[in-house]
Amino acid sequence: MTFREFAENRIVILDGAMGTMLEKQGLGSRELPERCNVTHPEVITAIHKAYFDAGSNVVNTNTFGANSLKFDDCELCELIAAAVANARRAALESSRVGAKFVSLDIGPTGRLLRPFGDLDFEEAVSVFAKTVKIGVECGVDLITIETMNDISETRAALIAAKENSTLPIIVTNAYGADGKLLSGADAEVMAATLVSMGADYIGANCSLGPKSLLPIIEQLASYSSVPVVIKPNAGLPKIEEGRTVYDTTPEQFCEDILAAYKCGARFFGGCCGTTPEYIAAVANALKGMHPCRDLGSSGTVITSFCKAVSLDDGITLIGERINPTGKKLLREAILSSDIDALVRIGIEEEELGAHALDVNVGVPGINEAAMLKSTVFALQYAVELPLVIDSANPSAMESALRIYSGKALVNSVNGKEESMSAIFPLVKKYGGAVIALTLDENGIPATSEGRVAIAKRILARASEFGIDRKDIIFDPLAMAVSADKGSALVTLETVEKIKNELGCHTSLGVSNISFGLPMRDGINSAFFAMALSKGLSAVIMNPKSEEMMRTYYSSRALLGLDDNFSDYIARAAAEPQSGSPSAIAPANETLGSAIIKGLGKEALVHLASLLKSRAPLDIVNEEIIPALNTVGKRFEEGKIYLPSLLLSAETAKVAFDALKAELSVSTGEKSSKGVIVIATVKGDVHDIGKNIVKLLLENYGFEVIDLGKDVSAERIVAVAKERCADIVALSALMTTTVPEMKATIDMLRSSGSAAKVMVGGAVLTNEYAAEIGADGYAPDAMGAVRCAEQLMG
Ligand code: THG
Repeated sequence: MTFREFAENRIVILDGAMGTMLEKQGLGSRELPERCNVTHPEVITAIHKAYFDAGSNVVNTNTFGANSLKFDDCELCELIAAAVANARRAALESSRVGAKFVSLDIGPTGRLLRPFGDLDFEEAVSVFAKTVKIGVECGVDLITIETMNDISETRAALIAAKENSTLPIIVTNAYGADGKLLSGADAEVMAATLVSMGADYIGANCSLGPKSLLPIIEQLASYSSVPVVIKPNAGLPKIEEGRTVYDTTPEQFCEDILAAYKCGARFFGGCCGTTPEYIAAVANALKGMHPCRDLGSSGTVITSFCKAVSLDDGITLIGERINPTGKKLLREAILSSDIDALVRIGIEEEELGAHALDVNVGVPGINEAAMLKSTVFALQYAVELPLVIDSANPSAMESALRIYSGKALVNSVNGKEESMSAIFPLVKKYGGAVIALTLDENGIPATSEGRVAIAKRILARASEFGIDRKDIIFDPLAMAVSADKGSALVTLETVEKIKNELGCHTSLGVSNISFGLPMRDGINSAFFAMALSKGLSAVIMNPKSEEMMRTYYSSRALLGLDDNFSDYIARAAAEPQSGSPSAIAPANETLGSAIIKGLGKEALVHLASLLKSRAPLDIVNEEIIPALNTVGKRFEEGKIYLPSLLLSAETAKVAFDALKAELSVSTGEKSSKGVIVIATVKGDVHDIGKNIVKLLLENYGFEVIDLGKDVSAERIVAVAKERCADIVALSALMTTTVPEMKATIDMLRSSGSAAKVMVGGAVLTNEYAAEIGADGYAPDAMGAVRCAEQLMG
């Protein structure tokens, strides 16, 4: 029986922690756990067997960090082959009757992807591809991608898995206490993105204890049309007598798992701190049970890296302005690859109230694939809105979709076979919803019946590619009414028929309707309102047009979509008094606002003009630092996510670096806020968190000496003394290495160093930090900056 057949409509028991079990055997903290597959195969086999005996239907190979960034090709093959063999042997040795499957376990690379780190997306795909190929060759039954806390890295792994195998794939992410991944995606975003890309099972692992994961499971189960997986930690870690223990007992764990079952989860296992005892309790409690809830659906949803936008409720405004049509300056910006200019337009559209952004960089003579990819790459973290990728060139479309961090809206496909056979496979592979134009080889039908007939053919063809009809949004084509006085009516009629006869969503590029006429806003707005009355779902429009925005707010109120008219009234309050400058247009740009928006080039322009009249130190204190404080505060309030914080911090650094020379001339001293020695402690090879903290500390003006990962206490103490560090910052991501953190602090203190110590890492808490003698605890990157500032007095 294949795993897919086994898992169909069934409760599946996964395994528990590997690291915790290795630690119990005294292995894993001095030696890379993956090497134990070769050095201690009998230990690894016994752990897998204990899980199979406890009732696991699936065990994960001991390959969490088995990738080509950590091992050379030869050793990688050897370790993965040994890992699969160990799991297979355990399945044979376990006498428990029942299905036993072996899954290739894939964890994060341990490095940050661009733009936050230096790992290129394609490099990440190749790293994962190597592991997948070896695992598939060794005969695993399925693949598990787990513990990823970045949507982009998750996508890279999923693409690699799909490009190199046809095996079923489980994808589980590590969510934080705020219900989000480190880079900002919530469960709704992940469900829409992963299901659309073809993950077979999705869920949450690691993160928190089972109880804290319940709200995430609840969301996943309601948005996901594939089975949901929960693999939590055994609660939160704490130190008892120098050892890491977790606060949830097997009985409590099991009780919470049953609650997750009632929320709709179908696959159950454990992560850090769980043992065969936990899995046995879960397997017993769920024996003979069937899934208690139908699969969910995300509806018609598109997402950015952090935000889901549903077309099922309300009217979706798609900003049209990133489009060179009729804009000479924009065409020139595209020809000179001035991506900042395009990003700036997107930010402005977001501020003006767009819900998604159309991105069109089609200028004759450019390399559209390269340009569209770079634009989407830069734009996707500069705004929080989902992108609508607008190109007639399938290879440009693919280059952008591949790196897009979310579920995009593909603009567009049409009824020509050539278009459908080029675009539908891309939508299927990379995920996405797609705008389908109702035209075909014979052009645009003159009647609504003709356009609806094309729409039906498009739906049928899409379903042959495995694309759900909810993900197709029809565009019944608005054309210049000045050229044909009946054309607007035909388009409106088509909107109505597609909604009523096919039950599908529709979208229109309304600005087309007024080409060739004066007072275009008037025509566009009237047409928009008429189309809304026929049931239009989305509109590609100019958010800078006050008339269009008014029509939007008025129509929502009239269509009963605005409870108590609250949005309409809020808009009215924000409208400019006649004669006064527009209050809706974005405020004048400053160095501070450029930093807040993350626009490097613009920051330098403002900086140059500020330098004519102000002292460098004043610019730092009155512009750069307040801007950083603003973004820092927004981050802490949960209003923006890590990618935006890092973008702003990078921009501040660009300005700061440009000022540095001037500063040392004018103040005669170095401008650093303090010297920080940072390291991940001995035995811990994870440095993502540390790298983010380092980046942010530097950008906030500290001098940071980064000793890397797996650094001995001796080395940390030596460098701290040699460089007269003000602060030593220590990171530990694994529970097994927290004792090493304490040892490092003890050694630093007895060395007579006056450096303050701050600590951070996934498994640490404030209490924990105090217990091991740290002076400060950093819950996240911004917290590290705050903590360092506080320690410096
Ligand atoms: N359907 C779908 N996609 C589309 C269209 C559509 N993408 C492109 C286009 N049509 C929608 N976008 C625009 C963008 C700009 C204009 C019209 C449609 C436009 N620009 C002004 C001009 O050309 O004069 C310039 C306005 C300005 O300065 O902002 O009119 O129909 N699926």
